[in-house]
Amino acid sequence: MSNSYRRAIGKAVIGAIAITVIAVAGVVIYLTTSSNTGPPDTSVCGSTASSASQQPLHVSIYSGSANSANPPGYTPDSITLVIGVNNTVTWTNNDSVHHTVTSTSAPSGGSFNSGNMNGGATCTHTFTVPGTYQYDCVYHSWMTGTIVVKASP
Ligand SMILES: [Cu+2]
Repeated sequence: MSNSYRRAIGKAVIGAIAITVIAVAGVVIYLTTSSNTGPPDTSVCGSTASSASQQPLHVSIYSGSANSANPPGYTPDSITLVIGVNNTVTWTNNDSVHHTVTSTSAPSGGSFNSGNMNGGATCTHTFTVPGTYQYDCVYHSWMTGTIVVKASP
């Protein structure tokens, strides 16, 4: 076998290894970005963090809410809050697919958005602007909720 032939084989082997490494890396990236099985991510739905002095109200994104036969996707889907009393809400995605909590109608300065919530993720928001809020899931238009925020008594 000539030296140049050996070098050609060596380059081919290195090329094959490089392609394999790139392919494996691609699969790993795909799995880590598309999977629902990772640890839940916790996000804040907007600019105001949760208040430590209150127990948050809980709203569940229930299993099956991604199916249009199962509206409204959030339970309870309608809640009333009072600023300074119970104005912190935590949503938990108890479904196995991605959802969001995104305001579609809010008083000025009150809009909020969870961003993508994987299965198991929670999102906590403290409401500081009185008014009536409507929200939905950006992926599933039949998922809707209403929040009425009343001023501090
Ligand atoms: Cu959804």
